[in-house]
Amino acid sequence: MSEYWDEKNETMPIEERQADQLKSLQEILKWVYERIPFYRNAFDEKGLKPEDLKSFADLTNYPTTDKNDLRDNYPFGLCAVPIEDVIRIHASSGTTGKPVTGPYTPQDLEDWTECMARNLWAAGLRKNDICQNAYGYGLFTGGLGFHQGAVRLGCTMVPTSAGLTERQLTLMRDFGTTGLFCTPTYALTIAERAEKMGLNIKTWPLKAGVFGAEPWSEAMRLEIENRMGIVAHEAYGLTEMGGPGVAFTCSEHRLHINEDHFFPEIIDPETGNPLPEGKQGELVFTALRRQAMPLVRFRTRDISTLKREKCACGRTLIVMEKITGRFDDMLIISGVNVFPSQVESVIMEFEEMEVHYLLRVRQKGYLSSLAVEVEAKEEVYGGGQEALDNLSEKLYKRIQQVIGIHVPVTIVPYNTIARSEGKAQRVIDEREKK
Ligand code: DLL
Repeated sequence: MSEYWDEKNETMPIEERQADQLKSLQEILKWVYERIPFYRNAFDEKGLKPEDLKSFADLTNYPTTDKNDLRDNYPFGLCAVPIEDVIRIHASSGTTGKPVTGPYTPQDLEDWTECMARNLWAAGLRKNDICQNAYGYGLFTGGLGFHQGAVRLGCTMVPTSAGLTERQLTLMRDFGTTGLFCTPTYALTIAERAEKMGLNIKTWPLKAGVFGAEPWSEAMRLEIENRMGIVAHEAYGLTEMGGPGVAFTCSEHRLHINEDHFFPEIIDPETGNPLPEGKQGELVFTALRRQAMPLVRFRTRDISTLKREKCACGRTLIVMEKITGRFDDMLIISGVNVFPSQVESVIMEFEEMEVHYLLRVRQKGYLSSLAVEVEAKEEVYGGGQEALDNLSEKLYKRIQQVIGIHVPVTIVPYNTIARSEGKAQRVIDEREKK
């Protein structure tokens, strides 16, 4: 059996792929120019026609799209087809109030399904696997996106949706689930509950997980693998690009972008200027094949790096580095840029700690300050105040050493911090309240 779901598109020689991408870019610019007034006006303002794109470098002349454009054109202003040609609409709540809409034509759903099939196949899942899908079903793209991909592979689907953790475990054991889909923080919640219930998932048939929808460190991946006895794979995507299926991990744990569907760029988030491969910046995508809502140069706010490198898995699809966070989540503390994922990485260096933590941002005069609350393992917490004081002092020093700022650490009792069933909320911003 092939290692690839779609060998031709996953392993195509780079020159051939780039020729296809250029053609798709030209077609999609024409598609949006002719059908969406927002893009026609934006291109006209810059004196650009779709046919002015002759090379990849020319793409940087075209305007970017961001969340505000989606909000201003809510709900269907950026839709390129009449609504009767749309057969599904997903949405994400967004942070700005109005939801982000994601409409699909039949062809869009077909392409999405294929992208997800690649993801799940690369995770080693096959027709004889029993897949439990604990992403939320509904408007969120995680539920149905994974569902469709697994059905395409012919897997046995168990659509549990998120939550009801004890029932997840009962079904997992009774059905002999081999593949689990959910957010990484929910995977940890499930692992922890199993331990509490005296269930040893490691002895169960579960062998693979496909996790995503929120940033998670490499250390957290290893933690999940250890606690569940599985291989943890990843999915990356966003509602604006149709949901998960934008990038997926291979056997080498490299995140490959489905480049035949999504054209990636990295830009400087401040200036908007393009950055070369290998430099970290903001990920930008142009949807190459979507019909209903193909966004051009959509600014994701996600931080990553693109790498064109030969991967041992044989795929020629470009590699993106694990997302370290979103620019929107970046905190500026005493003039230092801090991402929650950096604090997570330090916490995970300590065996005594759980990966359950909360960052509180407060106002101190004109400056923002940060404090961390983190759970210690149950047996550690029971070890007495002196030991806890020593531990918080060690963690405090390590954060100072690695990140360069003073962050008071409070060790809280086990199970004080709310467990996540979907995307975990790590930061509580208390500044507005002052
Ligand atoms: O989270 C789609 C998805 C569902 C992806 C299931 C993977 C698995 P949204 O709700 O629109 O869509 O949120 C998109 O989530 O811009 C990232 O900031 C973040 N995100 C998604 N996948 C990852 C990942 C879905 N693997 C936003 N690593 C994106 C880090 C991720 N962040």
